[in-house]
Amino acid sequence: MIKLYGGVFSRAAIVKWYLEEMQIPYGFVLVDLQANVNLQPDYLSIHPFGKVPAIVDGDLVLWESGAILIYLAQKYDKDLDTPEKQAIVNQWILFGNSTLGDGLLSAENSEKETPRLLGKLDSIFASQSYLVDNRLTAADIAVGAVLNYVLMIIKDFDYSPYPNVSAYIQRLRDRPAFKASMTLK
Ligand SMILES: N[C@@H](CCC(=O)N[C@@H](CS)C(=O)NCC(=O)O)C(=O)O
Repeated sequence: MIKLYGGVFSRAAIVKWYLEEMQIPYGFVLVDLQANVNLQPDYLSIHPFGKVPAIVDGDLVLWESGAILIYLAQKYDKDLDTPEKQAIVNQWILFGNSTLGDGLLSAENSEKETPRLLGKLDSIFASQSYLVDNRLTAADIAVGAVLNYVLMIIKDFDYSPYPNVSAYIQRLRDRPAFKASMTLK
């Protein structure tokens, strides 16, 4: 069974959300970041930089939330049955973990990047409920997690100019797997 290593309120929640969505059996190993357990030799043998999340799946040890999502999607999403379909999902995962997160949260760039990024996402969600194939994929986990995370970091962040993005976030929040992984309680 997959072991997921994570901390309280950490990016491990993103991986947990996908595991729950896909109903993949897993065990959660809580790494106490406050007590620096992530910097102890036992954990550094799993993640050399002492970060969470990481997973162990048989002989595979893997870290970086985006790499883990890509791996899980490749292994468990049976509809991603061509390299091209997988590549499109990967593209969105990398977009979420880099371009989108950096753009919305960067002190220097967010003013310029926010309308550019959210404006385009808003027009995409005007005609579709999810990013790829109109069904939830790992792409939505990565992008949705960032959109949700922004609200946790910037409490008064205003999504109201982007009603389709707001509706998308709500659609994701209504999912039982989201509630089981991404909420603070
Ligand atoms: N890009 C990495 C970020 C990993 C990361 O920074 N994790 C934080 C928790 S959200 C962490 O481990 N912090 C503890 C530390 O840096 O000591 C990913 O998405 O997996």
